Amino acid sequence: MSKNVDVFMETVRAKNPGQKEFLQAVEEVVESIMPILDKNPNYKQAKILERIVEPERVIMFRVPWVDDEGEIQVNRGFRVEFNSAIGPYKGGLRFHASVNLSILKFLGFEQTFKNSLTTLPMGGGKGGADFDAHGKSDNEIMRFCQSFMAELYRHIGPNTDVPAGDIGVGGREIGYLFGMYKKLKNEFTGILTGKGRNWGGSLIRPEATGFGGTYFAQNMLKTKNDTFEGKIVTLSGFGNVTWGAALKVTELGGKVVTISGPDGYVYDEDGISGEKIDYLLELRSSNNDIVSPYVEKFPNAKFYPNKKPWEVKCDIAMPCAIQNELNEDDAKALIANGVQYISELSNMGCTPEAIKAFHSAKIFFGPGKAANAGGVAVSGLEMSQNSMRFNWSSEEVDEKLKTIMKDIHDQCVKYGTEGDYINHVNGANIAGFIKVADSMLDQGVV
Ligand code: 2IT
Repeated sequence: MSKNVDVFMETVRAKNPGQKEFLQAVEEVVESIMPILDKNPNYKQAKILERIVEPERVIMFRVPWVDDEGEIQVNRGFRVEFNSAIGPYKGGLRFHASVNLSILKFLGFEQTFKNSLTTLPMGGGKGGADFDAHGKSDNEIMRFCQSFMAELYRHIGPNTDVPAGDIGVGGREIGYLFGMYKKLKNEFTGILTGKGRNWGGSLIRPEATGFGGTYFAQNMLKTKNDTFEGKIVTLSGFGNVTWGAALKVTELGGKVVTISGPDGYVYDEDGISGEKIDYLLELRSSNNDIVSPYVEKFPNAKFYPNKKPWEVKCDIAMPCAIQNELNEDDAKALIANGVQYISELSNMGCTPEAIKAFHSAKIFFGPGKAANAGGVAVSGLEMSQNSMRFNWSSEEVDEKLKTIMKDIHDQCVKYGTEGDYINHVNGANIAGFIKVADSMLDQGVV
């Protein structure tokens, strides 16, 4: 690590003690952009780096609600409004037991650069709550969402901050949140994305993260004159992102052989396609957060309890679950088994040591802020459609998504080419940073 990175990180560590996920995300970006800063005195003089690691605003609030037994429950809600240099704050809401300020700050920070890469005018934000939907009834989820929005509504708006879904927040939760916002404000506006089709949602939004991450991988393959045809692909997770990726990989001729949950992973040698992909939606809506029922339904598949899918031989690995789900040992196992491409669909799904291992082995690694940007990109397109009071067809949205993912890949190539290798991490960080930094320069010290 360069001395400048070290010195800067010391100050960030001192200001954000114990926020390990946030510090991890910052360090990765700072390592990539330090050479750009060293060459650009304007950035240094304007203290762009010092300002860009500080969220513009953090809102933390109480979320009280009454469960089905009449017991009062209290959760903690957050919205981190990280950076609005290039557009209204934009980013998802995560409802998961693990949610804390460090995780939401890392996600908001990542989102700032990701949204910049999409080419659309969106700033960075993230929010959520330490709410565990495990075993909750539909009514409990509704009451929780209503209480969450009863505070959040005063901080957001179609030109201020536009949340969406993330882990634990899908179409159902967005519906309850939207309903409460509309009741409180007496306004029908595009305040959230990932809405239902009948009330302002965009076609392809549910599929967008998975489709986009597959298009990103397709662009990486293309640089080596290769395609998905006949490739063995391992996915983790079984939620919305995994579902969209499985659909697109299969359509492009690849064979998806794994999915996973907190309980272990499923290996299906026959390929996870057709009705098996549809079944993922059923698994998710059960609220049980386990993947093992898959092998009861499709007995040819095998379930490996408490293990990760990265031990399975594959050509392309696509982590789709949660931060730091793929570590150095997993990376080494993948490399030993001949993996050629990684498309990171989860946010910060790979540890820094895992990424280092991929880079050393000259394996193409598409980082989350580039590879998973398709989700928020179609959210941006949903905002456009809402502003126009108009709906594009599936084909129109999908075409725009393809163009955006190619554009993101081109930016990675432009800023990340190192001899005959492309360091997509440096490329994404540098390209994402420059647009935000230049906008901050234009707007003065605010
Ligand atoms: O991590 C992400 O980019 C998302 N959860 C989607 C955010 C959005 O605003 O669609």
